[in-house]
Amino acid sequence: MATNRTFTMIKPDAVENGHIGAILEKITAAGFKIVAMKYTQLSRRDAEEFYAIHSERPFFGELVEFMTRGPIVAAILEKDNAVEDFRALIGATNPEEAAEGTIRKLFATSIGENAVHGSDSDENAAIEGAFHFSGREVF
Ligand code: FUP
Repeated sequence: MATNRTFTMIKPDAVENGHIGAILEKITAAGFKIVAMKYTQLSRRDAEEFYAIHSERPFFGELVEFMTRGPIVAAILEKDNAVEDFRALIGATNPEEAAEGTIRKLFATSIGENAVHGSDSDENAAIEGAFHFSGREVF
């Protein structure tokens, strides 16, 4: 995957609260092109693998429960400087610390249920995108 791509999920809390449309609008208005997208639900195994880096953290069990409790929107996004610019658009992990106007400030409820995921590096963007999409699903 090229380095001008990032991977995102609209998480179960934001889906439950009816924010899919508003979040996609923020993403496209910020200049990101959607090159892959699906509405899906993570299995326990998917969530444990996706968040394996956090497996020793105290919040891991809750994180897996949360991420599997309902559907998500997964997408690959393209833009110059995609990873960094998308992290800026979503804001800090904890919505209380997120800047005004960011997606997490607007739509997240807590540090655990924070509305969206954004890859933290080009390498992880490629790994996470490939986790969710085959080559035929990326345009
Ligand atoms: P981020 O890169 O901003 O998504 O944040 P992290 O990779 O550090 O964390 C991934 C997810 O773990 C967060 F989205 C929510 C969960 N988490 C907690 O529930 N509590 C914490 O203290 C940190 C992260």
